[in-house]
Amino acid sequence: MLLRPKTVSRFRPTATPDASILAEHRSVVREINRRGILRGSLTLGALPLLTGCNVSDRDAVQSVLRSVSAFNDAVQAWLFDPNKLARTYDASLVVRPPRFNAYYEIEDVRPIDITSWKLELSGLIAEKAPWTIDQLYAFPEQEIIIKHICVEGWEYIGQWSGPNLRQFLTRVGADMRAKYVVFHGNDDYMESIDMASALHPQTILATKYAGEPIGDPYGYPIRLRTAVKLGYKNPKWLRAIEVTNTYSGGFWEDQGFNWFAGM
Ligand SMILES: Nc1nc2c(c(=O)[nH]1)N[C@H]1C(S)=C(S)[C@@H](COP(=O)(O)O)O[C@H]1N2
Ligand SMILES: [Mo]
Repeated sequence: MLLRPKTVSRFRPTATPDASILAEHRSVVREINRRGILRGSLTLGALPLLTGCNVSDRDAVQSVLRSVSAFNDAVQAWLFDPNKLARTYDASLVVRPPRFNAYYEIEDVRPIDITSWKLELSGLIAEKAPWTIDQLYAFPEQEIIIKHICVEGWEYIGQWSGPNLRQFLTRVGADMRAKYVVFHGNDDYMESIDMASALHPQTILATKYAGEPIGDPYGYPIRLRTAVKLGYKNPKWLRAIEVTNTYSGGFWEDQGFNWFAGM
């Protein structure tokens, strides 16, 4: 989707609203509604009130929806409490195996060749030497039993363990004042999170699920697992981590989803 900022005249006669405008921006609309930013839900009738603009103008509607979503990011970042712990669960509730999701089907998962695999580090990190899986397994492990929530409308409780991300970033000399941590998956999935969430005590680089190495579909050999973000902000099959001040969005944000996606 292309974002073209455009000035809109308020004095044009309002054309008949076209329902396909909202349908085209389904994911952003869903996110705005889910977050409860508006009282009630975002409907075609509410759009002119919200925007003061001609709802038949597709570009205008799109830029307004985007700015509501961006505003949402700023408010969420401001409301986010880096010390507040998310709810954890009893081990008896852990679902085995986890529930699979990716932007493609489980049959299309391409297993990683662990003999050549390394975790690359780049950006504002002092020690950029890549890490092997054995080095990562030797790192102190933290376990979290947390709920995974996917915006597609399902959730499950999972038991994840691996290096705490704050401890890992400290070990490699990452600049903790940087704004973003970016994760690249072996499947070309990319997601970035804010530094405060990266440093949250319940954010880990998970190598294990329910005490066993994570299975191929769920992100072997290592993935991000954080209690403070929605499912899509938990990239799997990591191949690289980057610390940066440059905003780089992510796979689902490019489809219109909210970037902060925190809880
Ligand atoms: N590399 C990669 N990571 C990804 C995805 C993906 O397609 N590729 N999908 C995301 C989405 S939308 C969800 S809900 C979770 C699903 O993780 P699970 O299969 O372990 O439940 O992974 C996230 N991380
Ligand atoms: Mo998801």
